[in-house]
Amino acid sequence: MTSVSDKTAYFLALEEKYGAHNYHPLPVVLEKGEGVFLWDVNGTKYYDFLSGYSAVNQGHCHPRIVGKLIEQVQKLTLTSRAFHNNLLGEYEKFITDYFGYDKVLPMNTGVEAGETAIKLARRWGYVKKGIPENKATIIFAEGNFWGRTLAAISSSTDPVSFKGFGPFMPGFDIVPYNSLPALEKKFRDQNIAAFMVEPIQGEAGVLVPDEGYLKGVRELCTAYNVLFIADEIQTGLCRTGKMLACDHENVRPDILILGKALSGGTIPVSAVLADDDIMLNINPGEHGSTYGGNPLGCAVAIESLKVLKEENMEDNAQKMGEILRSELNKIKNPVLTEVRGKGLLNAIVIDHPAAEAASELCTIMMKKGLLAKPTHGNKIRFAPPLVINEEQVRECVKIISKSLNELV
Ligand code: PXG
Repeated sequence: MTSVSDKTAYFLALEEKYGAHNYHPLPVVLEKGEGVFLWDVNGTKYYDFLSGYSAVNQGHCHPRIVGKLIEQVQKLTLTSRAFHNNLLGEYEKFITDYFGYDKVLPMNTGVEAGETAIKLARRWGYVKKGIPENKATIIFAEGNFWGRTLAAISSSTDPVSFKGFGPFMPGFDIVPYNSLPALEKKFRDQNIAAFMVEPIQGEAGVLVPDEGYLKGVRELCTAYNVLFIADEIQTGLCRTGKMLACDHENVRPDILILGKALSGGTIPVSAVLADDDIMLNINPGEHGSTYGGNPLGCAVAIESLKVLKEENMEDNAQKMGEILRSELNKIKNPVLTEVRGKGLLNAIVIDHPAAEAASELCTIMMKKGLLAKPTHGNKIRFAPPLVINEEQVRECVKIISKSLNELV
């Protein structure tokens, strides 16, 4: 019989030999998920404190989402946009009502939604704002992360993302995150079409801006006739304790981009929402995607959004997030220097002489039954599925605390 560790080693070796080496995962091979839990190929159970980078907000294999997926997959999966399908219009009505926009443009991955938003903003800039042809500029915040395409890395300030992949997309500019004066200075240029920003920067290490920042962004965008694009791909869909992170400051972006949990972690579904003034500047043939708006994605997205509301995930994320941060703050360990976040999008900051300490801590936690991943060196994100309950949060904090004690 194959021993437990041999089984894991077998799958690791396959990936090492046949897969591109573009990731460095924890050495755990998962084969099953349910709610807040994951199981590896040896049958070991773990708490998931990453949630597929916030794609699995509704919990792994949510029965309602999976049920809808199975029902639709047996009926019709893809028509392309060459023809109509009976779910696209229903979905478009549902999601625009849900978020209060005139129109939606359906795509698949998050980065495609980002690209779409930028195309929409450039087009709006030319048609509505009167920016001279090819002069539109999109501003991004320092530390932004919105994916891996050439446009996404062209706006990146992280050399690991962009170095060695040039030449880069022109027409992009960078402003410090969380600085309204810096943004206002940029906005004086008449050729700015949009400011694209994460309400909380996820990949940068869960950077929560000062209260009032999003309101200030909204005011500046309105005053200077610049579109406010909110990248809520990671922060949206109840993750931060509100349906959208922008809801914490009651601001409405001009373009809202969603992805990840829009399908509860089942298939890639993303969306760009905007009003007619912006959306109707794109005409047939000018943008799209083979899978965007496919009936399977539409059915799954409707159910994923219903589950968020009907199972009150906003409230649970808010409450469990408060308990999580307050319990983490009680841990007396000099290595743990900061706990931050909103709702269930959180991070801890580790101060330890060893460069690999955060990674080491994740390995210790893994051995104790909790899966998390470092981001940017010394930070570890804690973002469990939003179905986690209080008892589970408390148990997880015990695991984290014990793991910190073992970090030498
Ligand atoms: N916007 C934000 C804020 C994100 O965090 C994207 C856009 C892009 O989504 P897609 O679906 O295209 O990956 C993200 C992605 C990774 C990785 O492995 C991606 C994310 C987080 C961590 C790792 O590329 N977020």
